[in-house]
Amino acid sequence: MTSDPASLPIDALFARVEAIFRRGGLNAVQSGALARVIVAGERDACKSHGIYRIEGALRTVKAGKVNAEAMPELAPDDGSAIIRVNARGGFANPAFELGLPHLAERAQRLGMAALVINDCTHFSALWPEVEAVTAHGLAALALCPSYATVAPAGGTKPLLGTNPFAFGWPRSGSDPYVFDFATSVAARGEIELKRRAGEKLPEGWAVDADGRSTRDPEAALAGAMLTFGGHKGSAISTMIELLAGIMIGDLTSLESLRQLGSTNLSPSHGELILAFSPERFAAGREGEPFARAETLFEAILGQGARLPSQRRFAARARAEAEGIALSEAERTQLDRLAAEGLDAITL
Ligand code: NDP
Ligand code: PYC
Repeated sequence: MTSDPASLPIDALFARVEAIFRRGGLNAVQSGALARVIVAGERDACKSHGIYRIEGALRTVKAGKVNAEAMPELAPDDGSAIIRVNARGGFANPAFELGLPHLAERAQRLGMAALVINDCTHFSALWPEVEAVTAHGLAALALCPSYATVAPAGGTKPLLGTNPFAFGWPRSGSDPYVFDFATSVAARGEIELKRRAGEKLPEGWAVDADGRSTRDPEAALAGAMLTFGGHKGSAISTMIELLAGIMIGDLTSLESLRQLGSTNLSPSHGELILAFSPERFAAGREGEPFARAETLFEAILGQGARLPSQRRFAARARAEAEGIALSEAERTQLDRLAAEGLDAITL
C-alpha cells in the first residue's frame, strides 16, 4: 500500500527502470538484472547504488564500452569447485544470475565453491549477491576491483579501486547477517552525491591532485580517495586486486581505468564470489554452526550494537509497506530517461 503520492510501489519502480534500460537498447537479460539490483538499492535506502546509477550505466552503453545485448555464457562444467561465467562484455549482474544456481549446487556438494565472472562491466553493490547465496543456506564472500581512484596507504596517487567486499551468513527465520563496504573510506558514489548536493566531505576521505588533504568533492574526484583504516584497508584492497583481478585472469583497477580512459563510465573487470557450507566445514565438531552463530549475534546485539544491514532491512520493510519515496528531481529524471532513452545522456 502506497499512501504518499511521491512514493512508488517496488514493482512499479522495477517496471519503470526496466523499461528505461530497454529504451536505452539493453536486451531483456541485461535490463532485467540491472533493474533488479538498482531497485533493490533504492528499496533498501542505498542511494549510492540506486536509481542514480541508471545514467552511468546508460552513459557506458552510449560510449560503446559495454555490450548492451550480451548474453552471459557459462563455461562447460569440469566438475571442479570453480564455476566460470563470461559476461561477454555485458554487465556483471546477469552473469551472476546465470552462475548462482551452479555455484550453490557445487558448494553444497563439495563444501565450498567459487564463481568467477570475467569480462563484465560492474557498477553495483555486492550485498544483493551475497544475500542471494545465503538464501541457499551458504555463507558467501564477494569481491571485485573497480577503477583506479584510491591511493594506497602512504601514497597520494590513484592506483587501487574502491574495491568492495561483502560477506553473508544465512540465518533461519530472520534476515541474513550481511556486510558490504568499499575498501576506500567511502564509496565513490557517496562523493558524487555530496558534490551534487553541494556538501563538503568529512575530513580524511580524500586528497587533491597535489596530494593535499581536501574536503572539496570536485578536488577529491580529481585527486585520490583514501583507504578505510589506513594500511589495513590498503592491504585488503590490494588482496582484492590480487584475488578478483590477477588470480582470475582479469583486469586490475589500474588496467581497467587505462582501458576505459574515464571515471565517468562504469569500469570493466572481473568478480569473484565464494560460497561455503557451514555444516560441511563444522562436520564432526561439537556444536551446530548456525545455532552458535545466533549466540554470537545475540551477544553483539546484547551490548546495544546493531548488526550490519539492519538499517537496510528496516528500509526494505518500510518500502514494502509504503513504497519507495522519490524526490521530484528523481521522478523528472526517470520521466526524461523513459521518454528520450540514450538521447538524454551526455557523454
Ligand atoms: P557503508 O559504509 O555505508 O556500509 C558498510 C556496511 O557497514 C554496511 O553493511 C552497513 O550496513 C554496515 N554498517 C554501517 N554502519 C554500521 C554500524 N553502526 N553498525 C554496524 N554496521 C554498520 O558502505 P560503503 O559506503 O563503504 O559502500 C556502499 C556500497 O557501495 C556497498 O554496497 C558496495 O558494494 C558499493 N560499492 C561498489 C563498488 C563497485 O565497484 N561495484 C565499489 C565500491 C562500493 P547498513 O547498510 O545496514 O547501514
Ligand atoms: O561507489 O565506488 C563506487 C563505485 C565504483 C564503481 C561502482 N561503484
